[in-house]
Amino acid sequence: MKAKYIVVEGLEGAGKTSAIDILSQTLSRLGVNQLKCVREPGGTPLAESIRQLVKHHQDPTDPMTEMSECLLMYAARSQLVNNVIRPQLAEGIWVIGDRHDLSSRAYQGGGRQLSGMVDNISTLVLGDFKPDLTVYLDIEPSVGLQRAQARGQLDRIEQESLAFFERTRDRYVTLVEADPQAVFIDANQPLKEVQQQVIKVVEQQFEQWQC
Ligand code: Z5A
Repeated sequence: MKAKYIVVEGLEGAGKTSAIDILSQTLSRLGVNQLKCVREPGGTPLAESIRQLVKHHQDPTDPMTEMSECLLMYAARSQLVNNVIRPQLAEGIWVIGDRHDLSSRAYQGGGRQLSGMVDNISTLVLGDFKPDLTVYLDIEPSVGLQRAQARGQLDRIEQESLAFFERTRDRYVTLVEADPQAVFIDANQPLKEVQQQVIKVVEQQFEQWQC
């Protein structure tokens, strides 16, 4: 079987970290022993520098414009896809991504209301490159924000309004419903239930890939 690219998506606090752990364990139980996990923005030295910028840039004399934020997300993605993900897949190594293009479409497209621009940049940067499977963890924005707040200081994007995260979530849901390679999981449930669903989704998808 060719190596696959699987992405976990969702608002902050949706439980992506634990979903990725369970996903890795399930794949390894199914016999996938070459596996790499990456995160966006980030995953290469240059992309990690961009991550620092988009999460922590705070300068009232030079605030980050919405367009710059969007372009930086795609600059980081271009580094990661071309220097890490494509080469790993070509070598037969499976890749699990903590976020990918759907994040830009939801946060910058929905939250920032830049969907026309995002569509164009996405086509330019990624062409027809896309994940083999996206697992979307859906959570009430207020619950996700409470979980993020419980962890400590909020970063630049986490400080956005509830309305921003509601627009982001609405866009996520619309995009996931339209994508046959994306699966919706209700992450408002207890962690154990969410993990069981992740396992089920991966096992079913793996069976289909084997056919
Ligand atoms: N961003 C963007 O705008 N555009 C883009 O294109 C990309 C990203 C790629 C990345 O920050 C930020 O960049 C993010 C989107 C934006 N910003 N915001 N806001 P990040 O990578 O640092 O943040 P994150 O991806 O949102 O990670 P996170 O906050 O750590 O979320 P998570 O990984 O989904 O959460 P978690 O660590 O798994 O869980 C959080 C806590 O909740 C933890 O204590 C868990 O034990 C608990 N938890 C998880 N699930 C449950 C359930 N089911 N019940 C109870 N408690 C739970």
